[in-house]
Amino acid sequence: MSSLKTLEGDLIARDLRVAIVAARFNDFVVERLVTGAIDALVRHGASEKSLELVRVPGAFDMPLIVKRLALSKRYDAIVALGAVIKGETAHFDFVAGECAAGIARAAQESGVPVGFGVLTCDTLDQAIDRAGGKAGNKGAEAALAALEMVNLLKRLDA
Ligand code: INI
Repeated sequence: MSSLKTLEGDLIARDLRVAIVAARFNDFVVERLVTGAIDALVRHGASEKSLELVRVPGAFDMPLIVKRLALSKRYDAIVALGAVIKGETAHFDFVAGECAAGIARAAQESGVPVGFGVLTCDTLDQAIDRAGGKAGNKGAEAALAALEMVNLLKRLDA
């Protein structure tokens, strides 16, 4: 273990206001991500009253809404949840690419952490594995990453 002074965010969600933005596309998978994210936040001290769920049509549509929410000053963090599953066309690359880049921009430009829980998978089976199956729940992981980032930013500002 290094003895360097280390700054990191803890995983305490008490009193934090969090918006969860969830895509309706592939809702069978996305609902599992939503459940995982809520469960993770509540188990780390969030009150369900301080969580809000915002539905959008699909992953491509997320960045605009994430940015609007981030700039509203009503949330400490946002968790973006969706599932882009590769089909036979190049649509996948555009949807997944724009979603990821737009969400990253929204976080960087607003200063509000956004946990990125948008799956990009080759198959539905892979998506199910990552939405509470054998590869964990990426919705829960995104929620905890957002939480850690909020607390890290607070620590850097203190
Ligand atoms: N949206 C998704 O969230 N996942 C997908 O896999 C997907 N595919 O494959 O097309 C998808 N498309 C819809 C897109 O996100 C927008 O809702 C649509 O283009 C309207 O803006």
